[in-house]
Amino acid sequence: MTESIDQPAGLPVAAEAVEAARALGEAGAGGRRDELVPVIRRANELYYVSDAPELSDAEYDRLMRELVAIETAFPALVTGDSPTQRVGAAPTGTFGEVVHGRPMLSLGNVFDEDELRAFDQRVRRGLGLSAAPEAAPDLRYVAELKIDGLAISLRYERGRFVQGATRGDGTTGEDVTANLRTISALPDRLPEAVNVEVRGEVYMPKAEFARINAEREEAGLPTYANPRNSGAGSLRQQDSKVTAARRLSSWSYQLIEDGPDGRPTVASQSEALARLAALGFPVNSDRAEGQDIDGVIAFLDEWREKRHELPYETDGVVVKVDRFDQQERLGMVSRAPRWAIAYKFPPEQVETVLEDIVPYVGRTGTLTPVAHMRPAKVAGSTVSRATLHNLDEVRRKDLRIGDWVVLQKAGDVIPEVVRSLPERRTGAERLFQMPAACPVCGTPVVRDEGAVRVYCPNSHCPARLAQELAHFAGRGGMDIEGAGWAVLEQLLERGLVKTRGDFFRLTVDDLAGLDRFARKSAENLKASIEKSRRRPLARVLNALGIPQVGEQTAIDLAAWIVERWPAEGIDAAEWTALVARSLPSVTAEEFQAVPGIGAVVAGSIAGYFGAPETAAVLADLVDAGVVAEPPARRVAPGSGSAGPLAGKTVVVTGTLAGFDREGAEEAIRAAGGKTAGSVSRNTSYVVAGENAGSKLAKAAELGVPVLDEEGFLRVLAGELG
Ligand code: 3BA
Repeated sequence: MTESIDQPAGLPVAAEAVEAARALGEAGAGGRRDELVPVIRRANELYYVSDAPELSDAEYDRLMRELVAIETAFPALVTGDSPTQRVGAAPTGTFGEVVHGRPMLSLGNVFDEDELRAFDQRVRRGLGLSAAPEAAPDLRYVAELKIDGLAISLRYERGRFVQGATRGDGTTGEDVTANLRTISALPDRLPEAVNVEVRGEVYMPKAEFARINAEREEAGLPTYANPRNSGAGSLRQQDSKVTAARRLSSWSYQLIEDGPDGRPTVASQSEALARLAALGFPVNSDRAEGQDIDGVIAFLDEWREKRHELPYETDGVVVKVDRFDQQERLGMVSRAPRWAIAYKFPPEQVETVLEDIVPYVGRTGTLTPVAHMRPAKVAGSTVSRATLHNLDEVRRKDLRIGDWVVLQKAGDVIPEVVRSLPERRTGAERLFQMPAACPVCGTPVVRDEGAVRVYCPNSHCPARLAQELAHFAGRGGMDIEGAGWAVLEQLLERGLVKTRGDFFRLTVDDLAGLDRFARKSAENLKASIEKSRRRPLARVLNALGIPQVGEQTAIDLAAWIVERWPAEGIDAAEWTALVARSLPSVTAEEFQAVPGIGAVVAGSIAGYFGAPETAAVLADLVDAGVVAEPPARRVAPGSGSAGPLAGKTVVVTGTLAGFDREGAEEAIRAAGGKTAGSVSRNTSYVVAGENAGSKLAKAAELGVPVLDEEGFLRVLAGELG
């Protein structure tokens, strides 16, 4: 039992809230606490462990504040395991643990201008400064956009990245070094041989989030609620190839560095940010320095709308007292600094009319109800469509055609109907029913027993075919640049593409006949089709659109396939044909033995490859000259010769952003490759940075593949090659 408690997480507890708790009496308050604790615990768990929160930040905060009020009123009710006594949940145990040298703190939240001004007043009081508006010239704030990402900590020794960890519960995080190495925005080497710890946020760009979710939805996998969860999921992958395939990025905002004299090298947050940028860390330039609280509020107002235009999600602004000596004097409560606070933007929601609910036919035949709404402006753009996922969701949210509904954007990108507004009903609203027949081909739909899925069973349904082909050509698949919807629609209409293989049979003449297609664009598209003809096996598997198979499963499956049918000594085209011939006879039991694949997915894969249509699809691809490149075989860790560059010779030329010459060569050797100083016929790749010179011409002359930095990173991660 504790006699007096600190306010956890910097949450200001209103005196009225404490009064209200007192009014319940100790027994009543104890009862309420017993209700609150499991809800908050579950929210913590979902937030930190399974990456799928159920409560909004504001709701979580409200419950937490209520618990704090109860514990403040009745200190005897505080237990050691109360959620107020800790910052997060324990790591899940799949990664190594990293004990942070200094705990990673948490930020208190405020939700409006008044609460922010109250923070300013607390700071002034703490520093013994005047409470009058303009009378604190020595108190300056830095305002940073609050990235909705994952807090991480990076350690560099003598200028080299040695370890990276998640925040975890603030004391202990997870060792995600290998995954962090795949983030190209983070430097591997610093320009100075210094020992530093840098903290910041890893995030997933909005566009990447939308792409991954679309892919997961198509594959029948659960979608991520927002980029934060998607980023967390990506950073906590066992296989860093999956992390590499998701384009994560990062902003740095905290520097822990002592100079040779043992004292910190910087004396303020603004100096720290400048030093971070000088060391090559990604520092967000959208920030304000030297502000009083009015300046901070002007910054909030400036970004309230503009933030939607950013390629990453922000959910607020972090306000920090600039000077470190002042930060020190203010100290902290529980594990939240008294010198910093997060101002959270309210989630943007608008009301509009649900004009219709229309079933769409997806790639696997699934009928998905889609909301058609009166166009409404939300989070920076005009929205009129939103997926409703399935009939259960329509019923659960009690959505009726003609209803007024609340609309928001999940993760600032994906339009989402939150709920209906039954109080605005007129009686003219209609219930939505799933049609009995496919709206595109008229085939009676099928509803699997006990399942929410309703689907068109006709594998030749034109709607299914169009989606399949779009997925096949899309970024997660064969990645044919320039073959978007507009082009695909024309190719289908003109009957130029009927099967996947047909993409590779298109001629420049075929393409030059498309609307608004000059000869030059036809040639460009033909060139990108040629480029996509050879793709890593995992990508080809992903392109097929096997039900239940996403990026990770495709990688696992590819690794198993190359073990089962080794590719050494066989030409890749022949190997592709061999694999295509062999897969149909693999049983579900055999697929289930693949590491990472469970019974349901194994059944789905075997069902897919066993189907006669699939044999035709694979034969068509082989016939069209598609080549699946075998992945590098996985060799037991520590055996030395393994790695994505095993047996390859690489020449580095020009300046790379994330590596110096020595660092790049080291990375090549670590990946099992050899480096060379000049380009010859034996060179496997030339990695070309900025200002690459004659080696580039030599590579072109000899037909040696040239990688830019991104391509190089992908090869190192085993993604290409
Ligand atoms: N600044 C998150 N904490 C932040 C260093 C303090 C801090 C944050 C911040 C504690 C953002 C809590 C987790 C943590 C490093 C502890 C930011 C952001 N500053 N700009 C004041 O953009 N999300 N989060 N991270 N230590």
